[in-house]
Amino acid sequence: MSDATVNIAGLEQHPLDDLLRVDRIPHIWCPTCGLGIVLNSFLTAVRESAIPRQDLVVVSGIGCTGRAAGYVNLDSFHTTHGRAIPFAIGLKLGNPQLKVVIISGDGDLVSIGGNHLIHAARRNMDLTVICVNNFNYAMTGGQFGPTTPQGAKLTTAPYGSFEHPFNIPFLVDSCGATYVARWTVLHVRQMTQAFKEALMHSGFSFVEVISPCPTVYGRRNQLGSGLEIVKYYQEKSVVRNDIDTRECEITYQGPIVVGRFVQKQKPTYLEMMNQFLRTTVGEKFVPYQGPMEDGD
Ligand SMILES: Cc1ncc(C[n+]2csc(CCOP(=O)(O)OP(=O)(O)O)c2C)c(N)n1
Ligand code: SF4
Repeated sequence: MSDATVNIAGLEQHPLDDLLRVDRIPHIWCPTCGLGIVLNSFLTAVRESAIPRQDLVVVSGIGCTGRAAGYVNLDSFHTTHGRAIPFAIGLKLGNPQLKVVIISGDGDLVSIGGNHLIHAARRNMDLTVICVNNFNYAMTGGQFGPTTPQGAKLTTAPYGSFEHPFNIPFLVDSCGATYVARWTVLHVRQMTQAFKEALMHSGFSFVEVISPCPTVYGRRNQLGSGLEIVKYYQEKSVVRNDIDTRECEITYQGPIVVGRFVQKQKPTYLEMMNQFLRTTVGEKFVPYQGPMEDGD
């Protein structure tokens, strides 16, 4: 047992310790927040996937979800607010052999980072995006944002939000994403499976996870503890695989449609680029394979 290993309730080690930066624990997430479940599922998917650890990189933006990058024992980057996707694209173009995963919040990815999100989906960039949607900007005290359902109360919407929120699966699907799924933190097995499928997918894969934020969103709306919010997921989730993504809008405390909505193949950005340059430049074109090793 390393000095940094945490001893909780008699457990000397967590089964995922080798994939966690245990020296960073205790983490900052609140009790009964859903983020720990998401991280657990993601690391389980990593462990069960065939991707070599040295080829896997995690990138986050800013926010409670953005802290995920700091807790994984993988190459990881905590970038600026809204810029996780362009940062990840830079990594992928710099070394096309990498599997680059973005784990960030709905505010980070869909609000300030929204423009990057839609263009990465349009280009079918070979990236995996895990978007944890807790319907608010949690880290900064609970402002409403582009995913807040109409009627939900937050610090900047004390009488309830009256805006039309994004249906994120429809947004990324309509832009060109080739793998799109949504699960809640209650659906641990399906979420882990979706992460595995997304990791193995060639192209822009996107998994939205609906997650409780009892401290801010839950408290403002008097929804109870994380456990009570998860009970609501149990009562209100409807699995509908392959559904038209226009039909999976989320309303305040209404049903939550979950499932794998899109899974298809289409040339990725790099495949298109290489194909195009091979045709136009001809034999002189040498596709970039990644950084050279000594002796190359
Ligand atoms: C350029 C910039 N603007 C604003 C902020 C303040 N800020 C920090 S986190 C955050 C919101 C994060 O929301 P979300 O991505 O939904 O993550 P959550 O905390 O809910 O997981 C904001 C606005 C910032 N750090 N940088
Ligand atoms: S503020 Fe909300 S999202 Fe952030 S750690 Fe606490 S419960 Fe989780």
